[in-house]
Amino acid sequence: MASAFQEEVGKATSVLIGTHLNPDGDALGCAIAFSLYLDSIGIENEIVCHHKAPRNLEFLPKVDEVHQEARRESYDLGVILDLDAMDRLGRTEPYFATCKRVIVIDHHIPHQKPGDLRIIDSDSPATAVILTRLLMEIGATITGPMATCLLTGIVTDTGSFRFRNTTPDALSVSAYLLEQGGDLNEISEEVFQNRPLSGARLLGHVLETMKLACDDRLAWSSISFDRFVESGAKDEDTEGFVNEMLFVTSVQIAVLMRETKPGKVRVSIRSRRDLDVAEVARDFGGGGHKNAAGCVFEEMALQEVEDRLVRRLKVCLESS
Ligand SMILES: [Mn+2]
Repeated sequence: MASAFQEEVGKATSVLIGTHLNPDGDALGCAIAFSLYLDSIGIENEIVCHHKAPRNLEFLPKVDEVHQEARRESYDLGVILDLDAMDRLGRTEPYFATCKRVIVIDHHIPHQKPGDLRIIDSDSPATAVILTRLLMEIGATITGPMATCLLTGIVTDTGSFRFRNTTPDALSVSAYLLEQGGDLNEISEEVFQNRPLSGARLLGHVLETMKLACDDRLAWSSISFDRFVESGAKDEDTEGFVNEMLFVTSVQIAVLMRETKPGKVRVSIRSRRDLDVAEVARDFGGGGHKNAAGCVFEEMALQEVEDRLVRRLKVCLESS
């Protein structure tokens, strides 16, 4: 795999790097680390992403050079990181059709199988683990900034090495990245200890008004459109709220419902252990992983969404 990868990259004179919309630490960390590598060996490259970096990833090097539009008409090679289905490229998808060859590097269970060369390991906790191993195998020099980017991917996708997906290899690779100058303290501060006051106040509201059922094993809370606007918080600031609800000792399933515009409700569901909430999300047209899923309701009042979800989740808990 590594030699095929090295050969494809070595042949290219222009490379377009892409990742999924709503980019997370693994997506941007990998895209930027790979771009820095190409810079170091003198291969012209460009990063595109449907969305800009969220605030807590703005510290990454070169983040200003992640564009929403490609500047060239065509590229020799497209390299897509942390992506399981082409539509998750959003508006950058057509640019990859202009690439002569496409490589996909990912750790999700694939929905589709895009790309001419696919380097996939669905047992890996982060694409950054796969990419670091690849770079090591081809003898690339991993600089401090590259190491920080890659380590960001591993730290964010493993929840700072707390999630069950954390493998011995992820820790070995992380140790190596620290040796190369990856700055774990900077990552922790920037990614996790960086909540704006408006977001903290809104989290206070979510926890204060949280409702519970099934012996406090089910917890849910909602943010109305008006409340959200009034708070001054941004979309991305609500990211970790549902997890904060799941941190309560008794809670096994947590649900956050957010009215993103009047009548449109975005739902995030988290669960512990064997409780499969992806199945529940699918019932409502959504999806996700077993312990982290979501769905969206269009043209439905917040109260109605709440009633439906709570009824369904009670069944899920009672049958467990
Ligand atoms: Mn990932």
